Amino acid sequence: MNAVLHPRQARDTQAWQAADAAHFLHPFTDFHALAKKGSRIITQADNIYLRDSEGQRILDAMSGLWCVNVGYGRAELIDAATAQLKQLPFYNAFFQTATPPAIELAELLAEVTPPQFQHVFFSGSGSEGNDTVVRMVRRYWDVLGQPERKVIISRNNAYHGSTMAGASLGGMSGMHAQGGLPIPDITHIEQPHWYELGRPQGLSRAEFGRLAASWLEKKILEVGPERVAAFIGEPIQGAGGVIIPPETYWPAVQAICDKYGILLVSDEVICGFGRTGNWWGCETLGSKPDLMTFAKGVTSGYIPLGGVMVGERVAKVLIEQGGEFNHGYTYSGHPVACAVALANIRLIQRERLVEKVRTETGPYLAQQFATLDEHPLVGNAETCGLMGAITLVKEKDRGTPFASELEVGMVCRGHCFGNGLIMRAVGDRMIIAPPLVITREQIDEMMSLIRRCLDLTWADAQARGWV
Ligand code: PXG
Repeated sequence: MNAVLHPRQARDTQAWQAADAAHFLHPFTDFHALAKKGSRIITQADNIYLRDSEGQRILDAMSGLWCVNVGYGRAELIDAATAQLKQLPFYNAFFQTATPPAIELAELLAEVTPPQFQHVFFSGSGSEGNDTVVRMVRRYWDVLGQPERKVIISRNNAYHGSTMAGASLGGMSGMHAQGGLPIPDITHIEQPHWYELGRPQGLSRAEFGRLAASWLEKKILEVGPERVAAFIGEPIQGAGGVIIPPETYWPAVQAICDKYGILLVSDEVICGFGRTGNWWGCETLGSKPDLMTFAKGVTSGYIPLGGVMVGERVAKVLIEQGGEFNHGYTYSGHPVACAVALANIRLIQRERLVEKVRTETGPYLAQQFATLDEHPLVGNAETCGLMGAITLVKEKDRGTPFASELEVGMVCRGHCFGNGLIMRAVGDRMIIAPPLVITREQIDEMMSLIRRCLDLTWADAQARGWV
């Protein structure tokens, strides 16, 4: 009886792993290697803690995958989904119809985004949101009679998703190498990574920020300003390793976009909904975008939803002169997803989570991260709001990196797994983005786990003669 009602509880870890290996192709995964090793099976979660099929409790310092901002198990979101599923589980928004949750969410997003945003186009994910950006930006210039403006400039080591357009906008060489990407008329400049690119040249953060922005102007002139449609960037690169640009960077980028009249797109899929201590990363980093992509935190990951906030400069042209925009997804404005997003945003407002990150937990995390600077393995440790990165180095004083084949980041990540902490490794950069509901006490708990894992990694590095 129980097996029929709860078939998911009927298997042990090995049985789950065997079935997983037999049928499930995981994203961004070496299928063969994982099948040999076996997946870790996560079975439940509450607040900021996960539990796996072996019963181990794990502090989730990555918010699922940068998304569970309000923490796991929130009744408000669950109830909103249940009620909407009962009332109207699906209807589309294609043929001159709409559903109340989608309308209400559009209205609420206009309220919580910067004032230039009054309209939204919904998608099912961040990747689809960025596909929408490419089509919308090019359509905008077409309607204005400048169809030659097609080129979108992005950055190396950016992540904008995994669809053809998303992966093309992204600057991940490993993704471009598979499938003939990028698609035409997408080009990249170098990223504003001070620690890796500015510091070795002896540049201050401020000087390097201006230099990195000047690469945009150089690229615009190289392509020809009359051919450039838009520039896209994450306020802080997330998947690329929490690359926090110098304060001078985004204002200078904004000035360059203004000078040439090109559209500025802020990919807020990770930085949006409070992650940096403001509702939007562009508010923290200082730009005024024409378009903003969002996903993840809009529903705290409880259900898939994404979209593009469309600034009035673009919206006005598309609405007044554009005619039919031949683009959309079955799940654009999915009522259940929108109902969950409404409950999620209201919860963020009611619990003042954005203010909490800005004034309380963000500064506290920054203070704690500063103490990591003393660790022999740490080249630098930095945060913005509730995002943080720790660069592991071989020689602390000179910032000399480890040989990449040693995979010291993976060694550290292994210790995190073993000690009940989820912290990601991007090369030798260890990164965190915990749920916005994390308390000071929980930050202390996370920091002591991080220190323990750094110590264990240091001991390994010494034992293996790496340092
Ligand atoms: N833009 C940004 C900035 C993202 O971080 C996407 C777009 C695509 O969103 P979807 O919903 O289509 O996945 C993302 C997604 C990682 C990692 O390794 C990051 C993401 C996805 C998967 C892995 O940090 N971000």
